[in-house]
Amino acid sequence: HLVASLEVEQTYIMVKPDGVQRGLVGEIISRFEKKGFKLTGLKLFQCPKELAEEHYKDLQSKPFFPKLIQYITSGPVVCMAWEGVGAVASARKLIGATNPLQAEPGTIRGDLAVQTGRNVVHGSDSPENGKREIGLWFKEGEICDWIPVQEPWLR
Ligand code: 3AN
Repeated sequence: HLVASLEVEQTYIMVKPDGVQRGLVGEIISRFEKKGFKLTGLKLFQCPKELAEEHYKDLQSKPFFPKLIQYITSGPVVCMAWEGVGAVASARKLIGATNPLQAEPGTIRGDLAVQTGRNVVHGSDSPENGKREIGLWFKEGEICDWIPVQEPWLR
């Protein structure tokens, strides 16, 4: 059992094509906002095959790889970079287990999905992969490292 990280981390979160098609983009973004992470990158994007293959290169030998690439490139995705203390592992908890039928209620997949091959959202599995994936999906200049203002907005 891993001790929760106290490091500020970057994680790559992506709403997959089924999440976009089903109108779940706002709901999914909302969960990370409410948790308290900071959004540093956001775009709607049609993923080319080569990028999908690079992103999932560790799964190249899996029997479901061709279907996975077909799924991820089947329509636009929403690419996000989120930053926060322990953000990588925490985001994976918010997302829930890979198989949505085994994901706990209260998690994104537990609440919103049923199929492993259509599990609505991706989250990086390590801080190293968080950096790698943000570098893969975003160009320089698309990431904003902003500092929250201290002043109250509503008075
Ligand atoms: P996670 O997305 O929870 O990190 P990984 O990294 O094991 O899970 O798998 C990456 C993606 O590959 C999953 N999100 C899912 O879309 C797909 N996938 C994983 N296992 C299977 C499987 N047995 N059948 C079909 N697709 C799968």
